[in-house]
Amino acid sequence: MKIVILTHSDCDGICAGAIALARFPHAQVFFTKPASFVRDLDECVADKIIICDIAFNHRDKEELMHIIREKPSKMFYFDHHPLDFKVKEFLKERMVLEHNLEMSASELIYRYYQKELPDERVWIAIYGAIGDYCAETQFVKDVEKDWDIRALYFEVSTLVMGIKTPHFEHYDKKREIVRELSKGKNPSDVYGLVMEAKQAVNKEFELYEIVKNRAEKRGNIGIVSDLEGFGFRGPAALFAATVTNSVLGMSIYDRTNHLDITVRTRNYKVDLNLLLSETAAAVGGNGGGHPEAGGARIPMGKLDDFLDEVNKKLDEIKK
Ligand SMILES: [Mn+2]
Repeated sequence: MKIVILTHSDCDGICAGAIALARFPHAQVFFTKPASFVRDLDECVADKIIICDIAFNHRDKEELMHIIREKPSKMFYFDHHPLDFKVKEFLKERMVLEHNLEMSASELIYRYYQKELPDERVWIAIYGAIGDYCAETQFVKDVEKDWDIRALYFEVSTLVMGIKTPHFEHYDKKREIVRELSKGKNPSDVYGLVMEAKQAVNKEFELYEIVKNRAEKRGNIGIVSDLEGFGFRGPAALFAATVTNSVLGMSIYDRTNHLDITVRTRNYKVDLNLLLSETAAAVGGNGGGHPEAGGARIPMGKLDDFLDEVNKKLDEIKK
């Protein structure tokens, strides 16, 4: 039987993929992302397809449903990104769907296959959960009591930071991590990953210094524009908020025909997914993500309008 695992290439996706591979060691692992998910799924030929940690663009939903209708493969979908009601109902009828906004994809898939896996594989679920800021669930809290939490955090940091460097950017290198984790190894066992993580940490502290010098405050928002390199957008956005003492931080990149904006908040009462989907749409762009980490694509020339919209909403929330 041919089994394909289709997963996201961030920490949670790698861990969810590793749990799937631990359960089905002969499966093939491929990485995908929201922008190419529909095409990648379409090209996927297998008896069983396990999809982990992938959101899809809402404008692709009709095409996605069409592809799923035509596909003879048995499908499993483990995800925690917002899903519209109609699509969720459709997916439920045609595949095994484990969807929950409250927990990481790694936790969802681990709990699904738990009985068929060695007990120690729960570490991978914990790494994915912490890596995706989803460690507040009862399940994670319970598991954390069973292990030395400091050692687990060392491993998470090794994975989260290590995959930020160009050396581990390539999908083949990430596949190697998935394979090692699935066999019961830890991130720090992956050759070179600890060293790369250290490099990434150094770069992040350098980034903080740069953001400190360049960030500007616009109302409730700290912004930093066109930083060199594209890999540290989340921390850049967060530091922009920190150094300007703002609720929200944005890291803005000029992508020729639109602006690509990464957003983080220091106030967890703000739901970035909701805020960004509304404000981006108001200026003809699109946005969203998770409650505490999001992004937006805005047409050129609309930045001031967008910042005004976001500031207006933040003022309302503050009241
Ligand atoms: Mn995730």
